[in-house]
This record gives sequence, structure tokens and C-alpha cells, in this order.
Amino acid sequence: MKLIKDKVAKLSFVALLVTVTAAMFYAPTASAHGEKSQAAFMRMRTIHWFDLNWSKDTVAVNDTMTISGKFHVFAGWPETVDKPEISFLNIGIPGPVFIRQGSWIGGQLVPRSVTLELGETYEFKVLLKARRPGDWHVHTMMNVKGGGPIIGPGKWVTVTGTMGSFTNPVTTLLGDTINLETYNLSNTYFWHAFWYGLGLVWVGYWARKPIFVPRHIAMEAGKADSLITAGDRKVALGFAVGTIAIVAFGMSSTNAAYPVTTPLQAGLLRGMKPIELPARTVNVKVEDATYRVPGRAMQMTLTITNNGDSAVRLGEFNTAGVRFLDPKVHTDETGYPDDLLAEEGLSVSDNSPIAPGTSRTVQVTASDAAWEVYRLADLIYDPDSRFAGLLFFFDEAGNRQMVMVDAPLIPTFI
Ligand SMILES: [Cu+2]
Repeated sequence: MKLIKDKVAKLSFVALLVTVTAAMFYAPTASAHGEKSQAAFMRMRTIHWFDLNWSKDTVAVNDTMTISGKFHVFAGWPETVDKPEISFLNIGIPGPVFIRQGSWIGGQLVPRSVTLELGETYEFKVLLKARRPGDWHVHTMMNVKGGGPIIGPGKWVTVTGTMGSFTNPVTTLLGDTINLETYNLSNTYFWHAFWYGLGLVWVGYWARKPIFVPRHIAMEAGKADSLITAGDRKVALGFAVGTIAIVAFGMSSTNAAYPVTTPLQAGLLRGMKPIELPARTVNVKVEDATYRVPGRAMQMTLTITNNGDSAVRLGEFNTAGVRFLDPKVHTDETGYPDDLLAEEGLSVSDNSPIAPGTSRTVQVTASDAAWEVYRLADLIYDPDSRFAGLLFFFDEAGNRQMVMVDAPLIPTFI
């Protein structure tokens, strides 16, 4: 009986070991980092990122890359997300695998929070310097106070080299060039170690004598005063005076070493400059929009009116970072993330050029695995079944025009 018990114990131990080891080696590469789990209607109705460009997808430590593009702040902003009055242009990466050397909205440096206006379109650029080797999924991202993170499309970028060689030189206004990666570290270590050590010495001074039981007995017997000797009092005074003296000395010597310091710079930046979009000549009316549950596609009936002077065709529908293209009209040349790019995902019942001054009602189907992978299909769980997105029309000369669409999106069931 005991033998069997031992065997079972041994076997279950082996099984546990195998499981733990397997779990350690199982490291799936996630292709999205947070956005999938967010409500689909929020992703479709907050910020539309487009014209994104990642300048490189392989970069060596200390080299830089830029992510640039535009974003449209949707006018039908959801109630549950605070208006983007206090927003911050961030980058979605797992810690500082890059450092952000600069970020700009409309040409202005934006190290602080900014105010964005609903309905406006802005141009942005982020300059990243590679720090940690690895494969990183780099997202553009906007943090909205009272709303949360609004995550843009992410693209895999490989960093090569060694992190030990990373430097972050900055020249101060006093003309010193410092390396922010290590600047002031030894000073920080020294003072923390010094004060921690002093605390230990104080405790050690008292702990060299018995600490608890004899002292407790002395106190109970009414002889508490006998526990602190005249010598103890001198030592205590020494610590007190010494601490004040060291603080005063440390403060004045630091002031002498760094005579010019400024407070932390903070405060909201207002007046971000939006892009002046050309006057719109294409008008789109969404007659109805549906999606099959379960399914991988959405359908729209659009009435497109061309008020311009050149014939146009529909080339792209973009929602929540997923781009559905009609390859006969438009192909991507920016190296847009594969999992978000449906190169042949857009089909239009009649996508022949719409002549100036005419109007046409068409059936548009946006279809791709991304609809399911990025859980836009999960709109069925959302409390507001409406979508929004960008339509891109191209005229004969290749000029592009962006039209915002926004309508209820009604599920259909089998
Ligand atoms: Cu990601």
C-alpha cells in the first residue's frame, strides 16, 4: 500500500514539474496589447489613426526611428469617455525599450498634456531611440484623462545590439553634457545607503543589549529610568545633532554644486494646431449598416454624391485601426501592420468612377479576419451598437479625400 502511495506521490511530482517547465517555455507572442479587449464601439468612435508611418522596422540600440501620421478626433465622442481636454500623446511599448526623444502634434513639441478638439484632425510625430534589444510591438497611443488609454495600431519593430551600450546624452543650459541613463545614480545610491546605514547604526546601538524580556521586566518593576543611561542620552543627542548637521551640510553643498535649478515644468498645452483639410467634395450617406453574427464582415449601403470636378472611386475604409482596401483603387505602400491590413478586404458593388455631379448607391462590404481577431465583432456585447470610420476616395489624378462616416451598426443573425 505504502509503495503505491509513494509511486503516486513521485508521479504527481513529476507531472507538476513537467507542467511548470512547459508553462515556463510557453511564451506566446501576442500581436495586440490591450486594445483587443477594449469595447469595440469605443475603439471605433474615439480616435481614428491614419496615414501612419514607421520609419524603420529594424533599428540598432542608440539609433532612432520615427512614427508619424495623423489622427482624427471623432465628433461623436462616447459619453463614458471624458472629452479629450487633457490628453497625452504616448507610445505603447513594454517599458522603455525605446526612449521618447521627442513628440510633436502639429509641429509643436508636446512633452506635456494637450487639449484636443472634437472633430479636428491633427498631425503627429514621435521620435524614438532604441534602448533594449528584442522584438517590440510599438503602438501609437493617446491617454485621455477621465477616459483611459486609446490605443492606436501597433507594428513589430526589432531592436538589435546590446542595452549596455545605450546612452542618452543631454546638454544642459549650463553647457554640461550628461548621460541621463546614469546621471546622478551614484549620488542617489550614496545618500540612500548613508541614511539607511545610519538608521541601522541607531538600531544596532540599542540592540547590542538585550531588547525585549529584561526591558519589559524592568519596566513592569517600575525601573524604566534605569534602562536609559547618561551615556545613552549623549549618544542620542549625538545622533540628533549629527543628523541636523549632515542635512544642513548636504543641502548647502548640493546648492553649491548645482547653483542653478528650476522647478518641474508642468501644465496643460492648449491651442494645438489641427490640419486644415481641403473642402469636402464627396458626400456620403450611410443608408444602413449591418454585420453578421457570427461573421467576419460588415456591410454598408452608401449613397455617394460627387460634388467635385473629377471622378472618384472608393479605395479604403478604416475603422479602429483596421484598413480595408479595394486593391483596384488603392494599395498600401507604408508597410502597415499585416494583421490590421485587409489588402483586398473592401468590395464595392459598383466601384467604377463616380462622375462629377452624380450620385450612386452602392453596397460596400468590409471583410477580413481582423474583424474577428481584433474583436470588432464583439460590438454585439457593447451597449451602443454604432460604428464610425474613415472612407478614402481617390480621384483620377490619385488625389485623396477623407470622409467620416458614422451610423448605427445593426447585427443580423442566421
Ligand atoms: Cu501590441
